[in-house]
Amino acid sequence: MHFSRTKLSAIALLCMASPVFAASTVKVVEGGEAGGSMTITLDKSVIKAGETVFLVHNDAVAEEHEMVLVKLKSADQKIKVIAAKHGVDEKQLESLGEVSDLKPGSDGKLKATLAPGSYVLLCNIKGHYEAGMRAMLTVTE
Ligand SMILES: [Cu+2]
Repeated sequence: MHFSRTKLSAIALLCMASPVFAASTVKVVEGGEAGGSMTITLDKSVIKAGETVFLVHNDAVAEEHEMVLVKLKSADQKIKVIAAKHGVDEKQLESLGEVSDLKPGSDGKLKATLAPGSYVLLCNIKGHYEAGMRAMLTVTE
């Protein structure tokens, strides 16, 4: 194919407008009320490494939630629950940030640059992790 000079510069402009390494977006929905089972679901469980935006929605009617992004040492790393606290020990975990105090019906956002590996998204409000608020995310090269 043969391009005129004008067409070539138009193509160059298009390339600059759409970066090669576009950020991944992961939509996270949290739900569940006190005393019942609770959920944290992702619209995708495998993404490419790089800049990532987590759009978090708390779908609960009356319960506050949060989302903590944790990088695991390996896919099978066990996360210890402190029985007395009904939560995980965040000091033992590598956190890459969080969306905290997410009111029922509200939205939050977290940006992070992710290296390849295994991650878990969890809510560490008392009892919520045990009620089911954890989801795995795999990041590939
Ligand atoms: Cu929660």
